[in-house]
Amino acid sequence: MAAINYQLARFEASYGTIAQLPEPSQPEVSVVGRSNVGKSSLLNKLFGRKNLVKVSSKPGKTANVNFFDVDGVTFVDLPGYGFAKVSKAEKDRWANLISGYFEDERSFNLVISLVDIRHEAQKLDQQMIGFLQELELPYIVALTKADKIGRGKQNSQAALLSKQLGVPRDQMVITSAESGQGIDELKRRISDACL
Ligand SMILES: Nc1nc2c(ncn2[C@@H]2O[C@H](COP(=O)(O)OP(=O)(O)OP(=O)(O)O)[C@@H](O)[C@H]2O)c(=O)[nH]1
Ligand SMILES: [Mg+2]
Repeated sequence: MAAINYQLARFEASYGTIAQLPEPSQPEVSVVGRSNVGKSSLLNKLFGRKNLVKVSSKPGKTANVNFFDVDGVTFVDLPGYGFAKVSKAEKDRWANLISGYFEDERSFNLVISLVDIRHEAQKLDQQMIGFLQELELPYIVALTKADKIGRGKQNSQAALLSKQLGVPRDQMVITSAESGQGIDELKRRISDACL
């Protein structure tokens, strides 16, 4: 297969429970990360679309598992974790969606685990990445919102987070949905994992 044609990106369906998920029929790439880290924005940037994936400055926007089809590859936008301002029941529902997704029988070609480049590693990010490592899923870490800091700081934060998260530096990509930094590199990693 040649390169993935991102212009063919289209919304497929939104699922509120894992039992509803369709059987995997093609390669699958998923994005996971803390609420508000920029999952939906990064997908829009990959797809070259402004609003195919719903984005909000208020955290907790993506409360379902959303499937997109891009030229024969499924992209999955998962709900964010760690959002304080929802009820315990809703938090549990999201956590079950995330863990249920990864425990389902699926074709996990690549998991993109998003971490805000500006902060030290957070406990929930360490747990999420530990979970992916335990399940031995193929994953990379996309450090998000790089446009908010300078190049020197980007590199020092990447080194720090690599150490704190226990992820090799070459398994991390510095990205920005704002400037487009790292998007071509992400596309290369996705193609390598899917084609
Ligand atoms: N400056 C900057 N802002 C960003 C970037 N990516 C996302 N944002 C902003 O961060 C906020 C959250 O972005 P979303 O893409 O909705 O984040 P999300 O991870 O999908 O959030 P949930 O669906 O709530 O889990 C929005 O205000 C975005 O505009 C980035 O690369 N740079
Ligand atoms: Mg979202």
